[in-house]
Amino acid sequence: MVSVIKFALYGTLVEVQELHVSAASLERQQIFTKVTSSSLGSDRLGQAWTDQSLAGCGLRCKEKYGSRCQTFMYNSNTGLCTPGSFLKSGTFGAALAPSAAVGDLFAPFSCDTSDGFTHVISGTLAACIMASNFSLNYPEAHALCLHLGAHLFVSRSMQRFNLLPPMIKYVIGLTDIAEEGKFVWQDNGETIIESFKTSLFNSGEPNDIRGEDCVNVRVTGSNHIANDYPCDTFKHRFVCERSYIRY
Ligand SMILES: [Ca+2]
Ligand SMILES: [Ca+2]
Repeated sequence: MVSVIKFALYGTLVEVQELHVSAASLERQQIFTKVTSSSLGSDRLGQAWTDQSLAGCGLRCKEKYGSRCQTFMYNSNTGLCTPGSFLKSGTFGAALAPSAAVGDLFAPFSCDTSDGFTHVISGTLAACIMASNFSLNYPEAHALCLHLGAHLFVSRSMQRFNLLPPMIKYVIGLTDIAEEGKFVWQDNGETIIESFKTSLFNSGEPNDIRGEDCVNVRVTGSNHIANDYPCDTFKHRFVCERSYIRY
């Protein structure tokens, strides 16, 4: 069953389709798979509960949290089910990490396209993204991606920007809001590598000339050019990205 949810976000009407799936179809589609990497985790969305099956845990996580449920932990011995947000790499603080108590971490093995996201491939790279056709300022775009269980697109290589539609300027998940001059990726808070920062930004950028803490990138074939700009006053198109595991 597909229902359309409309909500107003900072005055912009956003339409989101949410797919309601049965436990049986979850089993059939094998929507979630076990994450075996020890360097991946996710933030906890809320209280754990007890569930009879892995599929039931995934289903109730989707029921309770909609698109925000992107991962979950399931302990097959105790039935403990803990809802989680999108996958992150690095260190997690209060994140879900596989353990004897909470069980294994599960995440989507493919792109859930029920609410406007698309599976995109470029060479050996793949991602689950939603590229907007309208513009928002940074706080609005950031909030909308989070609402959809996603984050603003991040790319630690020039090649990965080729996953985005070309010749369009997008705001990405990279800011120096917390500390001037220190640009960090929004998916895990890592600081951008200096050599990549140098090649990504246009010459003379980032310059913070008008109090500029957000970053847009114009995707232009092999030469993607970034600029820092004022987060609140400028509006750009944006790309939300969700957890995606590729076999
Ligand atoms: Ca700045
Ligand atoms: Ca600038």
